[in-house]
Amino acid sequence: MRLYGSLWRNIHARGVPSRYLANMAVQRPCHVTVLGEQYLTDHMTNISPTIVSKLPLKLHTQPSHPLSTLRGLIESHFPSYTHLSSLSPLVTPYQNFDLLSFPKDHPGRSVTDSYYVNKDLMLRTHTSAHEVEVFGRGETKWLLTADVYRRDEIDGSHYPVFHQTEGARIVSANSTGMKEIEEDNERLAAHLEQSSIEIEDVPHLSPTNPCQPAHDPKHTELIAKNLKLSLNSLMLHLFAGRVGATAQNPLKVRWIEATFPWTTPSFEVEVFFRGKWLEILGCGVIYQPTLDNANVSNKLGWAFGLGLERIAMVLYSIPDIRLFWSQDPRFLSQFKQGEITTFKPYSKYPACFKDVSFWLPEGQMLHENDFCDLVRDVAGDVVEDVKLIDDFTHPKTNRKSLCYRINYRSMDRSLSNDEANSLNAQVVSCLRDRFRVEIR
Ligand code: FA5
Ligand code: MG
Repeated sequence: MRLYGSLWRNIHARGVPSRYLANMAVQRPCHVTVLGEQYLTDHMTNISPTIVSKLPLKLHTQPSHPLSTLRGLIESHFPSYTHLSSLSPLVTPYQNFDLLSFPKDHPGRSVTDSYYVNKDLMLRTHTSAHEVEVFGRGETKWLLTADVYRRDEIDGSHYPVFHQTEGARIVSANSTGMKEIEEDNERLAAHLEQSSIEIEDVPHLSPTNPCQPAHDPKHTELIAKNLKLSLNSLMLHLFAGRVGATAQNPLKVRWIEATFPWTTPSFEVEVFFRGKWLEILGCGVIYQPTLDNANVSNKLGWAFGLGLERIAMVLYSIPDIRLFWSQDPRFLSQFKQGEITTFKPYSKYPACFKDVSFWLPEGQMLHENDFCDLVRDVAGDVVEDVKLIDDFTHPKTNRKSLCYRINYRSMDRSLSNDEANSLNAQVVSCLRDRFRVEIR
């Protein structure tokens, strides 16, 4: 990781909006190497060494890994679908956003939220980035599992890489297609009627979750119903045996209206598990221009995108999202392909809190994701969480001061105070170099 230090320092944060602090380093390397290929850098380049090191790992394909077992479990529920899991994480912003009708000013496009190799190439932020491509290949029923990348805060449930499974089904927009959906709806409804599942639903269509102009509302109702039945049945498959759902204590699933640029109506699904509502997925009836982009204008259908870590954390009782990346045999040896077992924590090592307090140059802000990426580059998975504990503007000078509290705690061993001090000193020095802040 250190090998990339100077490279990182030079390329980072070039494309941040002017109100955010930009990297002050003068020289930028011309190239960055990603998955063995060299790419030209530019003002958008912000991919970090930590992220580059994660790209080849593909946890969802590693035998016995909890994410791989979960993928298998989902795939086994959709046996007649094509199963994909090896598409490159490098996509164009056009694939990730434009083909899905994201507005030009959508915040997800910004360098503070997404990782860019350069202005023309980025890491997918969701598996939906492949929808048009896969429909364009002629696939009509498919699942795609992949690693996705988002710049984010640091805590036990956020990591800049996570995994999603995209699922989609399209049928001909005519009576034959609708008959196929109707028959499937009858079959699924009969299956769900016999099971212990309690569903809190919302209408398939509503003024705030409308039918698309290009669609017949009756067709949309059938498609939305098929989407909901298919996913309720998947929830049952994933959770029911494990929460001991019975007539007295059924599995609870809640549907909520949502908004995505490439679906309408749109929904999110939450599952009640061990006393909490857990957001599992987003989904909806595919926006017709998306299907037009894939040259399948004569079809209509649904798509969903489901987060694997969130589900795996509850199914396996894995308390910290960093553990999925652990190479420690005490973690990896606990799992067998195809089996969901409760994770037995090995001893929790002591936390070591260090505060980093600094003045920003006048009129400037530092984006929290920039701070967190810097901390990850220095300390890797030894950092458990980062919290902003003070944000102060001097009443006379108008200068802003921030204080972050970093919790250093290894998952695998006890960290000495000297090691934590040394890591923190590197964070401080890096912060000064990159952003020209004044340490307090
Ligand atoms: C999406 O990513 C959409 N692509 C989903 C979709 C697909 C909608 C197809 C419509 C049609 P969202 O950002 O809500 O939506 O993420 C989907 C799921 O990924 C979430 O429900 C959650 O389970 C998981 N997820 C999102 N962010 C994170 C994160 N930072 N860490 C772990 N899991 C996450
Ligand atoms: Mg969501």
